[in-house]
Amino acid sequence: MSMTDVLAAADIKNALGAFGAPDSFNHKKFFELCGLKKKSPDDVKKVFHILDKDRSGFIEEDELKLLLQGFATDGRALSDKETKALLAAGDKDGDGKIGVDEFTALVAES
Ligand SMILES: [Ca+2]
Repeated sequence: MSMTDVLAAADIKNALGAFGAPDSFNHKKFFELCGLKKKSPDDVKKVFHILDKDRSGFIEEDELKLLLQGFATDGRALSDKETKALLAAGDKDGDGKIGVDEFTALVAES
């Protein structure tokens, strides 16, 4: 399973290009631009499992930092500030990581 099995490569490229500047990342716009917001819950779960690189069942802070590289290998790493903001937006139960339900809610809210 790779990201382009779920999302169009052109949409991913467009979404990554929109947030090339440091500290410009906005997850709501990103999930919309890359096409994920329009996808079914099953597809959003597939994307979650791609981003959960160590298959722990959660997206931890180190995986969040490299979220964009999960979409395309040339994606930039998020800054610490962007990573913390994204974690705060998604981590509803405050355990410091994002579970599959939290991720699908984060995408749906965007
Ligand atoms: Ca993980």
